[in-house]
Amino acid sequence: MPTREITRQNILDTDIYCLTAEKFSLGRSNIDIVQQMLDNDIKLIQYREKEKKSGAKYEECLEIRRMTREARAAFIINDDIDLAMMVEADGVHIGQEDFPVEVVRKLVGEKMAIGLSTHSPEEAQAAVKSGADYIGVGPIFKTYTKEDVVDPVGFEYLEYVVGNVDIPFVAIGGIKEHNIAEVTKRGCSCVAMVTEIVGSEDIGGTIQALRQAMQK
Ligand code: 3NM
Repeated sequence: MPTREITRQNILDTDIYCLTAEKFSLGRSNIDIVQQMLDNDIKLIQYREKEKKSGAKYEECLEIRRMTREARAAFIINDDIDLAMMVEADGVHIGQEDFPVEVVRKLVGEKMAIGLSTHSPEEAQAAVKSGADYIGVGPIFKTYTKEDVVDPVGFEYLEYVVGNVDIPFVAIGGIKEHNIAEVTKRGCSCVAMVTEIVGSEDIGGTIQALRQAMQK
């Protein structure tokens, strides 16, 4: 199988961007869930875990780093810049209320990708100026997964990004098998999901169904 080197530029060159959340994983561990994702050819994993202490997160991320390396999948860590550096993640994902991208860049160096959540055209333009490698675009639909999330931005903002933003982007928020085609047919090729995948009894079957729906 041909493999690619994961870089800041190509980190979003894949179809499904999976995020962890043990709270929604039906009693299964993050490690178990990530293994199932990788077994189903997922090439991009974000570790997002709001409920654990740093030491436990470090141990999990070390293991996920080993697993993603073996599977040649990219590994991004949400929020924790120090943790991303400690386990040599491929990227770190931050929000509008976190440290400025320019400052994070000084810490993480030139190799690590920086992703930034955005919710409006103004935030997208600012993200590009700041040197972010990619942006999250969302929430597209109503989501109960993220606390303090803004109201859904709908398709208008997604269409703005498709037409006007030159850096890679990923749609997120409330995306499910029944609505994913609405996202991909608007020109968004990389789609991020939490509960649709980690909350599935049959992760492989769900990923397969999502991939089929994305082709519609
Ligand atoms: N970020 P689900 S929405 C982590 O809009 C996250 O920036 C969002 O979870 C944003 O796929 C979100 O379960 C949660 O709806 C997405």
